[in-house]
Amino acid sequence: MSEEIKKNNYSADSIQALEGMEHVRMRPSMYIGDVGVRGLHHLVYEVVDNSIDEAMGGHCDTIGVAINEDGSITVEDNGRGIPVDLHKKEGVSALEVVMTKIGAGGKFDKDSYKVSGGLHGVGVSVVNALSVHMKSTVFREGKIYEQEYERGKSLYPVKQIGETDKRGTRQTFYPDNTIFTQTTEFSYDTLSARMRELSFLNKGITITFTDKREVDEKGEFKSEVFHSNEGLKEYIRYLDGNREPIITHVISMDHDKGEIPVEVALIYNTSYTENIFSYVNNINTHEGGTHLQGFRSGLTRTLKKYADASGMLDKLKFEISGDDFREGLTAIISVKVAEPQFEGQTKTKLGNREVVSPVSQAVGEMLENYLEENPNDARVIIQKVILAAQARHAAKKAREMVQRKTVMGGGGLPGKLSDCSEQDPARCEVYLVEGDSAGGTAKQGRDRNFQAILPLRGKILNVEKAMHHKVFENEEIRNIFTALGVTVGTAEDSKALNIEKLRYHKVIIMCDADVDGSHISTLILTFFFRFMKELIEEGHVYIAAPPLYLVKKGNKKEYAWNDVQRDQANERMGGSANIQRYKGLGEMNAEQLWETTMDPEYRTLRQVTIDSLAEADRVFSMLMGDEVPPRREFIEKNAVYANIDA
Ligand code: 0RA
Repeated sequence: MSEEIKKNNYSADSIQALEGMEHVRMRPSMYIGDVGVRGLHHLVYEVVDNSIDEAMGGHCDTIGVAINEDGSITVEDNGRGIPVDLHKKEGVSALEVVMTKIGAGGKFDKDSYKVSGGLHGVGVSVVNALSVHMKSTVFREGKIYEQEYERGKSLYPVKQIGETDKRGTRQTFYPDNTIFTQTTEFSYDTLSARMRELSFLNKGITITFTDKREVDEKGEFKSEVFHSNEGLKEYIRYLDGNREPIITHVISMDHDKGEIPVEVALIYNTSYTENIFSYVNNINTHEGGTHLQGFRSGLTRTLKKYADASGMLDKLKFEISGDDFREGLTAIISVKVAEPQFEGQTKTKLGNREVVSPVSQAVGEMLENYLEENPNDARVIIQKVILAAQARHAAKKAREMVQRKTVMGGGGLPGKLSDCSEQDPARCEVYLVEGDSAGGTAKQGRDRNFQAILPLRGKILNVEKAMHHKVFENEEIRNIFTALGVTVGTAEDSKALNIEKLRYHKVIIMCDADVDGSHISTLILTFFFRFMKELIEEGHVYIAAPPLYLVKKGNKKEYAWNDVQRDQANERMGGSANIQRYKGLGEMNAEQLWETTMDPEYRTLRQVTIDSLAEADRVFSMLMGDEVPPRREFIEKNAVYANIDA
């Protein structure tokens, strides 16, 4: 090949690479999912993933993550440092290739296959492309190197800026506010929860997380250090900290030798809920997949075999189903797959068939050993399974009652529901309102064309502590089901939801803005979380935000949702305004309720989202469980509303 052609090829390549980076900026959602809050936080995960990879390869043990004073993010590790030598094909440093070429990440290190990335393993160059400014600092072989970028383009070749005895890589980036138009503000809680999760999923690594945007009374930054020696075993204890175990130990295993590294930990508790969290390459696979399938089959097969042999099932008149083995179970499965195939609506369902059998076998072996060595625990588990089977039969009957009533009774809408006239669910809203009196006000204040009102009487059932058939027998809960038009449970799947029948695309919880009100909101949310999770996942659940104050002077009036707004309104009216604090929805008249809380033009609704299912589960079990101190602490910390990332 002549020098001429080679040159042309080279520049053709670099044009393609440029287009790659440009493409990321043109279609960011293709790379990071969305450009909202979630996508913004993905940037951090992407950079941290690279350091986790370095740690998993055994080259580093400490990762620092910081939100800086100016809102940018710094991720630093004590690994080998990204190589800075000339990349022969590209004609620039390896660092520059990693930072500015799409899909270049990690490819030149054949020893370690990239497993931590998986879903968002798109490469740090994507973060670079979506940042107004980024700086890489590499500490390697005694020297410090640096390179900076603007919207993915390098500002100068890698330069040496000093000497050091440190090793590692430091990345600092400022997200581009022309891409992340909604917000570029990082959430402490979201990042902290993810760092905690990562430390459980990758035992032995220390992750420090610091928020430098504010200092506390002592003049110190908010900071946490996450480190787990026991990994998933500790994760289970963390998740189930507010539940009562029925067996003595967390059952766990860690097979990291085989083709497919598998880690599993589980415990049984006194609750009636099944909580299985599954991960592939550190990514929470919300939709499950083949690893979950393997786990379930291993669990059912092994427990069934043990139960059959024990003779404890001899007097049982009906079959035990797979569900029965998972009542009161909290489990985590984490697998590492070299080339994961993600399927499903949110691309969080593992498709690789080859994963089923190794997971099933590993789980079987682990359980067999435990049951053998802990016969008392084994008996307790089987007894729980039998109770679950009996309760399932009772629940099925109760559920069929609800469904029969829905189908009969002329459409079967609950008498307390004031329905709207619009028929298209996409345009309809239903307000679930605390108490009959506030329900009455809402009914007067609403726009009856598209807003329906369902008053709920006082405290609704705490589903966290109730057996399933009690839940379906509860009148308020049956009213919610029938009003929404949704039923739960089919012959194949007792938890399946026919969400396509949903009669209102906005389900709005409206409670008093006080402690009782937030308790009731939490009860309702717990119910949705446990029995209609898809409703939350698909963004149908909202919390209304009634104002806390009415500020009035002469014929001027303003509403305020917090103390700052109250004081500002007062000032605007020249001070000494009359300030009324709303103690509940009941103190507002229909017009005020409409103006502040129901009028789509003016109201603020907070959409309920689930960032991390595991964390949401832990918070719900804590808020609704028996232990009072952690609940009080949480409610105090989250003063105005004890909301779940709403
Ligand atoms: C490939 C090769 C080498 C280091 C890395 C990747 C590396 C990448 C990242 C990303 C964040 N932190 C990192 N640390 C290291 C170097 C191989 C060698 O030195 O032999």
